Amino acid sequence: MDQHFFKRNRTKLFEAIEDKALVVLFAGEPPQKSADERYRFTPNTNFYYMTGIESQSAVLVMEKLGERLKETLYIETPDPDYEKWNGKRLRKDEAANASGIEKIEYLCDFTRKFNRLFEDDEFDMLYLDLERLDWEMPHTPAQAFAGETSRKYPFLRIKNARYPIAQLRLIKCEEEVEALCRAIGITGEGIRSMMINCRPGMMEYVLEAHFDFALKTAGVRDLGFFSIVASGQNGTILHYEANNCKVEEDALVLVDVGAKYNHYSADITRTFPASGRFTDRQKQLYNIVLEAQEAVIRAVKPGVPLMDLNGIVKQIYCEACKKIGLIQDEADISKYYMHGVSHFLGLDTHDVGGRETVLKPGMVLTVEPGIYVEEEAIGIRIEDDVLVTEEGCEVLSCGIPKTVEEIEALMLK
Ligand SMILES: [Mn+2]
Repeated sequence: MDQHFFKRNRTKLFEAIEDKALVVLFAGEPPQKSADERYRFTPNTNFYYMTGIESQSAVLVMEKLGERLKETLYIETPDPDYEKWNGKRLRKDEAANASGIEKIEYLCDFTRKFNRLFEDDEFDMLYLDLERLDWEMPHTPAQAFAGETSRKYPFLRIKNARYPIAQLRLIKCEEEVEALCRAIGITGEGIRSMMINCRPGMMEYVLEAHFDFALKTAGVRDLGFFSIVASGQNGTILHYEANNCKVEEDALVLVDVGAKYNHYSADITRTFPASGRFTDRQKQLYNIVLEAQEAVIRAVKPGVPLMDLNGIVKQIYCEACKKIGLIQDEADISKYYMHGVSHFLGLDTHDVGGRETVLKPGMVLTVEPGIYVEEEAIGIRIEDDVLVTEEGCEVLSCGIPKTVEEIEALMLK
């Protein structure tokens, strides 16, 4: 991604907000792990989408007065002592180059310069990314800033920047689709490597290591989310990520994984037999999930509400599962399938865009039905990433073995 992409995003946000409004976005800080150890830093995705800057603590300030857009980026102040131990901080020219923002300042001047914006009493609105996943969640820098600014400038109306930015992020441009395709391609290589190297008796985390090795070999160091490598009954636990059990001889292995490329995340699930060959029962259930998955992919097109897609899965499941005697009553299907079939994908694995969203060209979503039969230790999920086009959709992850025949052919080679 070059600066034009980020510049374009800022221009679009500028057009979407009211006059006399300010936007302040924070990159954030890496959370503390233990003692002086911190978790690896990932910038707030809305901040990254607007700036292309990956450095912690950075702040973007956008000012809208009439047709004039002013933007300032604040970065960490150079500090030779700190940098000798921890590595070089971003410099002004590098920040300007990555973001396309001309005015770069140091964070030590932030509060003084921010305060100066109110000298002429022109601004009356402040947009912040006020994400809150639950009541208990600790304050983010934006929330702390919201509290402080409303005390110091009580006339300021604070608005959530998440909605206008989400409207932009929902539609992916060419560069974003390209980044997603790279993430998906590399994820596919990792999945193939797990299929080829899987042996009964192996620990799940050893299989996971084959995935990680393929990613790093391809130049990817970040994951979109913790890898799920779940064999046998573990495959029926939707967010199993312990990955510390032995893979049994007749087990199915469910892997739900995603590499990140240029901050864009893949999200792919495949399920394969540890031995390389499906049992008849595994094949029977697998093909029901595959049938549902393919039906949803056929249904993805502009104009369809996201929430309608799950009905297709349930309808196919009810009929097929009654036929094979897994359920008697249609209502019982929720015992074996208890999640939605799709979510949007992008800078976040569960990307912006609510369930009511109506599909439009340029949106990217997952299609991931599953069946989880705990009493038989069978967990199956098949997940692809698709791009909505003018006529329907394009499966971006189509090169990764998916049918029983393709998987067995690769594993028994
Ligand atoms: Mn997913």
